[in-house]
Amino acid sequence: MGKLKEHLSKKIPDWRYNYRQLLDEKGDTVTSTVTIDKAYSGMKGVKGMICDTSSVTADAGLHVRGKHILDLVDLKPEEILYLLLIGELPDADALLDLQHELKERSTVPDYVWNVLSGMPKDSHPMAMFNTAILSMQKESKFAEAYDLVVSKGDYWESTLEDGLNIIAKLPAIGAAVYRTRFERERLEASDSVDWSENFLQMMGIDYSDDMLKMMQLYLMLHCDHEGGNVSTFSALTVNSALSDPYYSLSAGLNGLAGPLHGLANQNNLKFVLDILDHYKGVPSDEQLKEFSWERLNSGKVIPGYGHAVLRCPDPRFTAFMNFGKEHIKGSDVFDVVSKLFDIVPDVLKEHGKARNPWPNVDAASGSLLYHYGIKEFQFYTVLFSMSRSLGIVSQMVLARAMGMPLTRPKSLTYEALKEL
Ligand code: HAX
Repeated sequence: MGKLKEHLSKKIPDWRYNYRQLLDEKGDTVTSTVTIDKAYSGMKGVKGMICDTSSVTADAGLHVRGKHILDLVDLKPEEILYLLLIGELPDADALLDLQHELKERSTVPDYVWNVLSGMPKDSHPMAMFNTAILSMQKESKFAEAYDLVVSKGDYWESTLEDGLNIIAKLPAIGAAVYRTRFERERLEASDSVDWSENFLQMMGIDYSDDMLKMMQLYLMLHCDHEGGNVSTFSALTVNSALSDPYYSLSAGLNGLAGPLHGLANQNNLKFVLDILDHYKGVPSDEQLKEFSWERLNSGKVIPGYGHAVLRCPDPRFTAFMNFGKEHIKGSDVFDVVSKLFDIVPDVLKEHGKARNPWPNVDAASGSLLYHYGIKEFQFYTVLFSMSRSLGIVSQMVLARAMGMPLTRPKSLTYEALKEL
């Protein structure tokens, strides 16, 4: 048994006890009032689910297990996975143990490569990535355990097994999607036990220490954003039917492929490139304002701005900007991204629709990838997906450990609402 699982199995009994006690003592306490208005607005603000891995506050953004994301930016994705699952950071031994465990689980079945190469050449990289995950469903240890009538209290173990097996393979799958989709030969696994470095090597990119740091930052920053975002919520709902992690993660990541969610990072970079193309270089503030208004007036959103929960600049955006200011000089793309931060919030305020005029994580991430040579922006949401898988898997493991039941909110018809 790996140190992560050993540590987790020691924690679970206490968490179960606390959860039962809370239900006994405070089960009737009201968390939210649901109005017709909320029923028609995507249930925003309805506090009807549990997430212990992370929380998001409107004025400060993401906290992973109570720690603010800006205090975690030097961590590797593997450390974040440990933190998400256990609530504590790994020591050096536990980190190395986890890295080796992932390495041991990283071989991707050959049929996945056939599935990828058999897809149409112009498939979206997200369709390829999610299909690759789904195609491995027959490997599920959870589905196998369920058929053997394993006790409900043990479901978390095979969920963790599947989760680690999937996470371990994501660098190879992500890199293969990149190379297959953009017409390069797939590369075999590298020797590195570092999840991010392994990925860069299989991407076939000549990387510097700075680029490795950027990739580690990218793959940790998108890890989790509490439970109600579209990708996580979808994955958890599917998983609550005891569909295994392959089905559930793939389902959730299909939601991440939407332009109001993770696809905003590719759309933001395209927006920036369109600006540079239109003005043949970095435009003036006035021109940027004009370009933003033209986009709004054409009925489109400004990708990378606004948020359903946040009411401040996203600290994940701040983390990317801090990295960019330190490491990137002379990049028109990064300059436009910085300038947009000065211009767009005021434009959105004047426009008067968006409740949050500030940038989210997707307003800066693409400019860093572009600077380091990953210019195929259709690929960016795959990177987001690799990172978000850490949080989704963690949340599924905890949901099974706590024996969370089937998710099944009640819907009402228009007629029924009118009668209320
Ligand atoms: N540009 C233009 N209009 C915007 C806007 C933006 N960036 N953000 C919000 N609005 C508009 C909405 O479209 C909505 O208009 P309608 O009333 O005409 O429908 C109105 O403002 C109210 O929306 P809201 O309540 O402020 O925002 P929501 O909670 O409904 O939606 C979104 C939040 C993130 C989806 C929204 O701000 C948006 O579309 N942003 C642009 C796309 C984007 O950056 N998505 C990524 C978000 C972060 C994330 O999940 N990453 O994966």
